[in-house]
Amino acid sequence: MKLSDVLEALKIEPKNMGSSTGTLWGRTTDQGEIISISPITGDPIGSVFRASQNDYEWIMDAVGVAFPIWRQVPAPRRGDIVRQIGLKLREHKVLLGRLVTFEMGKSLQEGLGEVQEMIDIADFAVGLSRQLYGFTMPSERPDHRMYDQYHPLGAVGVITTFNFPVAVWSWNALIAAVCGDVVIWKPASKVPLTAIAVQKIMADVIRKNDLPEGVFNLVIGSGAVIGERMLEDSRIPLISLTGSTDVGKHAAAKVAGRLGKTIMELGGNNGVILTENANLEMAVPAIVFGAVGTAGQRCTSIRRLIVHDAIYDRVVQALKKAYGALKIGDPTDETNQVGPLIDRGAVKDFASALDRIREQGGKILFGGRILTGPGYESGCYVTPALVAVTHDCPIVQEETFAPILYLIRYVGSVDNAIVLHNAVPQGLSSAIFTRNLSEAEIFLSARGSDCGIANVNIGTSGAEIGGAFGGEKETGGGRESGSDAWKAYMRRQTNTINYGNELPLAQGIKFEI
Ligand code: UN1
Repeated sequence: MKLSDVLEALKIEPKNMGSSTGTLWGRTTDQGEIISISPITGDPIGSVFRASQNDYEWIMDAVGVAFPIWRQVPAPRRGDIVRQIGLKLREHKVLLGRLVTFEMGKSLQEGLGEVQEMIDIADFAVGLSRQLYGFTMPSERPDHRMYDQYHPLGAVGVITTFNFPVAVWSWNALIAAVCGDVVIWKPASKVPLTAIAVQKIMADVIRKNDLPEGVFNLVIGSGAVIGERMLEDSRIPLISLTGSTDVGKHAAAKVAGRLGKTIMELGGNNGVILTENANLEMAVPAIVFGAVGTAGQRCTSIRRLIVHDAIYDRVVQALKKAYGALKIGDPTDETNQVGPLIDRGAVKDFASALDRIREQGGKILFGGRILTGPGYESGCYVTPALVAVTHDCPIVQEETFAPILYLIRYVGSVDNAIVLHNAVPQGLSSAIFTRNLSEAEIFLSARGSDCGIANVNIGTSGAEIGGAFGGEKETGGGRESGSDAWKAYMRRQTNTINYGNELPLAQGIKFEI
């Protein structure tokens, strides 16, 4: 299927408006355009007029009207709306998955997988819409009842990045929607067309169900104008942001300045421990997928491999062999396993990280080249790199958003590997490969991995939507997607009801008048 057919079927114009309240689109054309460039070919595939301050205010007016209506819709009925969105996403899975691949450059399988995550979280949210449970608890006073309950919070600002251009929105927006919130989505300016496609797919559901405009909003504009405005806008009680640690620190401080809430999903620097008891037949493919899948551009990509000295040489040989066989090229060709980086800026970061690795005494064992020639004209294709380093190289502390895998040797017990594993500022995802129960349990125990996600005998990426997604330390502490992450999207209220005829005070206090 050609790109032009995909764009037409998804109603993407050559020039698109950058803001929408449900089905109505903003009109601003004087703020400049964002050109969407496919990293596959380096060619432009469409453009978007940036939203203005006026567009933003127009959206916030629609939000102000929509929220009081939406919060009154019973939660299971809100779930039914999300169910319909899930059905629409099923119908459009192939088209949207292809657009993700064209615009972002991940493989077709991964583009489809990303839309599948949207469908899965929609299903999860439908069930959740009947399970927004609070607790009841016994009161210390006679004839009193106590319980807590969760109410809709308000408007949720969802700021997403380029690497999962649609799924991250869905983890936030579809959960927020069943919680009774309305959503303002600011997508990354490198991938605006996929966001517009999602908005148009949902618009049908909004129209058919006579919903107010302003339940699901989109605003594509500059970070300095629109992004900053969202952070300081007290009409948005919760900001959920996925991005780099630097961006997150700035955003968290700004939202905290108005005592707003945040869900921060920031950088990862994910490590895998390979003990001498690892099954390498399982570990090697898992590591290769985790390190080079999505060209190393997942927050959950494997960046550090901490390998027991006894198996280090075997692991290096096996990885070199696997890396040597990787097919790199156009991700719409399903025989290719590694597609392009998002743009030439990312390629520059990849190259300069490799320079710094060399300066710091690291050794490039494989790859690290920028590819040129037929099929690589966009300048965004690289050969994934395998690098031998010691853990004290300063660059190991940083997340480089590219396919660079650090191989780090450890000796002795799993505790030594865990010390190295935890000695970075980030704490998103982690894994251990071992057949030894005690090693696995130590890794999952209080003295084990300090990450939000810790796995045994699988890689660090490809988290399922049913779990809470997020991490500790400089990853930001937020949780989104499954489990009880929904609670962050609601306001909690504790209620005490006196159904008797006396007025006993708590703590046994007597107060006579
Ligand atoms: C991200 O990279 O921001 O774990 C999210 C995974 C995906 C989500 C990654 N389900 O790979």
